[in-house]
Amino acid sequence: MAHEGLTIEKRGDGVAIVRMDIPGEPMNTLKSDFVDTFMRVFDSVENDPEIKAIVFTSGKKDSFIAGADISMLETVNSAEEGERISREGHKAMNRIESCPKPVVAAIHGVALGGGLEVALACHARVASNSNKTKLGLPESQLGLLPGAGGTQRLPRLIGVQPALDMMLTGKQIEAKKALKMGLVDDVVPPSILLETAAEVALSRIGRQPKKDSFIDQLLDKEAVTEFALAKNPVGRKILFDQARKQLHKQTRGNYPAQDLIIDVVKTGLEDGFQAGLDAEARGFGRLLTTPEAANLMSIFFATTALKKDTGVDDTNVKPREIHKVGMLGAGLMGAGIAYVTTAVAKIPVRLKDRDADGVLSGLRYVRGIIDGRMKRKKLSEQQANTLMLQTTGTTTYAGFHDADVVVEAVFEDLGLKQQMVRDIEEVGRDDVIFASNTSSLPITKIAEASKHPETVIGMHYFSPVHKMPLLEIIVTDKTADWVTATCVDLGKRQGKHVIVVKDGVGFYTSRVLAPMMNEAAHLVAEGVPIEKIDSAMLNWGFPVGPIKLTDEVGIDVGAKVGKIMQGAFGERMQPPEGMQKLIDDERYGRKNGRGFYLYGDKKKGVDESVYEVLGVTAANKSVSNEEIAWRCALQFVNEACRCFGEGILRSARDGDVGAVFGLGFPPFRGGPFRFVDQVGAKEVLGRLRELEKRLGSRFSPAPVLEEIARTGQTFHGNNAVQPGQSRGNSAHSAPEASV
Ligand code: 3H9
Repeated sequence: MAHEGLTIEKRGDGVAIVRMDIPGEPMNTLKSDFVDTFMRVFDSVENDPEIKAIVFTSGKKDSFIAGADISMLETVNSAEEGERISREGHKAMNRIESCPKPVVAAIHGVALGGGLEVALACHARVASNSNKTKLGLPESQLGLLPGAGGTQRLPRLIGVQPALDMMLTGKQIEAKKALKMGLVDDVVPPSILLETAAEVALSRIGRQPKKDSFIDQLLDKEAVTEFALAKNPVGRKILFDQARKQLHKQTRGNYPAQDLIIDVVKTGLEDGFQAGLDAEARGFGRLLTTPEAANLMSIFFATTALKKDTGVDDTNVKPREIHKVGMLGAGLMGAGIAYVTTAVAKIPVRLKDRDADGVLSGLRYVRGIIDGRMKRKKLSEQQANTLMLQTTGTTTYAGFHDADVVVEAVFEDLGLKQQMVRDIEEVGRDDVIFASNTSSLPITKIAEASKHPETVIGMHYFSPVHKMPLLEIIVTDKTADWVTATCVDLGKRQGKHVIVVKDGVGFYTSRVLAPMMNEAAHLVAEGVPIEKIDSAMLNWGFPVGPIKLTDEVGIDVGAKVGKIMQGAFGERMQPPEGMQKLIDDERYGRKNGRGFYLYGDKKKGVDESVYEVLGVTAANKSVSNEEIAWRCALQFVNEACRCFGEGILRSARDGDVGAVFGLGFPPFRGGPFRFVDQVGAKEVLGRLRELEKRLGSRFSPAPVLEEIARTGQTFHGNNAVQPGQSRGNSAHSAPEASV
């Protein structure tokens, strides 16, 4: 029997396998018509006397259900409509739960959002032990809350604290851990998943939770002792107050979904399951129309689209296969790249450094990450040892002759990098790709040393490589498309979101970050207290304040990059006077324990002596938090717009992804281009003009902003402006920066 996307297979033992398999879709999602389908199917299995128990599973090879269809949610434009969708979801889930015959979910692959909510509504859950099986309620990452009963069923099943943790972070839980948490009832190999689920279903005949007494039934379970505790008003207050305090430390009130999740769970505990569902539906509707949800959903679509982007416009160009990667430099970056290449991309690496100590410390770094995963039980000892064998060390070029790609991560010295290009061309294959992990040197300059400049490219990773999700690939005018496509493919296999940008000083990411950090330095020079600047930017949504970040990156490094930027872009990147005094005072930041902040055993906080070094005599209290935030953020956004106008970026989408995943631009603002679209180009332009008048030409608006403010175009959407067409007079010269 078949309904749209759901089939019923009746077996001889009285078990019906209800299989979800939406035709023509890569994954099952819950679409607008899913409720009707679910209702019909469950009516039909309930009324069929031959069916005694039901197993609900997926017909997709490696996924269960990926949640509600986000494209459908994106089109909702009223809170009422959102609330209606959630209430419909409740209807479907209640239908499953109230089925008098046992319903057991057999889960293989992702069960996320509405997908997990379907499983939670079933009477028991069996999961496969595959590493593809992941369970989670990631709605908050989309600016939403679980809207199909998840906020009520999850806390009752696994306890309030772990449920809040899952919902507030959106984390995905592997099967083994899910079993420990009580989220699933059994974990078995995929080959016996259906059979086990069928056995569980048959064993449950006659002991069904009665309709309408869900909470009482669950309260009898050991797993919910904590829930029972949470019924005590004092315990409950502590629990929720703590959760909210913890949350605000991280979100600073910028993520309304997380706040509402806490409210809705609390309502369910205080006023009962149905009141909880009502609050959930209202909250879901409310959140669905917030700008935060729109922006966070846009990030989902941007990253999904990037997964399919080869990095070049010619769709005929395919990436070449990579069997081996050569890595030059075994420092933190080199070793980090070696790790993601072997452990994530599953490609062996030959790791070279100048001397044995260098190689050893690189290998130790890789081992450290692997050991960490072993401790967290993500790898067995044997898997860890096998993985370690995939990175071999050397102090010579032995073993580089058959590398398909060589990535260099040595000192930022142009001569050294050019020498490496020559060395690799000497020892390597004719078509070996030479990729530089430089964060500041023009790739065009490095390529000048090459006999095959079409094989030279930039692969700019972020530190720590195994944690940072972005890879910025830099192409010169000469880089061949197959080289770009091959490196993009490598980056994706390493688990990265990959954007491709044109060569130019600072590429995209370093170029947009520099003026924001420079603006923060201007504010310090004006006497604005350092903690006030950092706090204003944390409140705006950045994960680290710009002054703290300067300390982390290194004040000396910042000064060096600043000089390069100023050389290329002139006045607008000029640092305030006095910054050199910090270097003269040997303040290099966290690395030598002397910077804007105190380090070591000393008390944390700002090192007040820094003001004296800078010649700042009195605190300037006249600059508001709002002005700090606008000044710093606009420097970032305006420079991003220049990159767009000059064609450094291929699209606004790439600019948003690069800013969010590489630089911590607040995800709920969607990236600099979504930000402009949302605030309005006219408003952004107006603010820049006002600041330009007051503070000088570093706030001169990017030509593309003037253009779209005039034409009414946007960066995204149907009336979007195209990249690379608004150089105006702001274009920097070819990447000639001297370093
Ligand atoms: C929710 O559930 C609300 C409920 O609580 C309330 C209901 C009332 N929607 O990423 P991939 C598509 S909110 C639409 O390349 P991967 C994706 O676009 C939802 N499309 O694969 C792509 O399509 P195409 C909560 C979706 O293996 C294809 O599937 N759920 C959805 O790298 C392959 O995707 C989430 O937030 C969706 N929900 O990653 C999960 N999911 O090829 C969102 C997938 O045509 N999804 N697609 O472009 C993900 O995080 C990843 O897609 C996933 C797979 C981890 C599942």
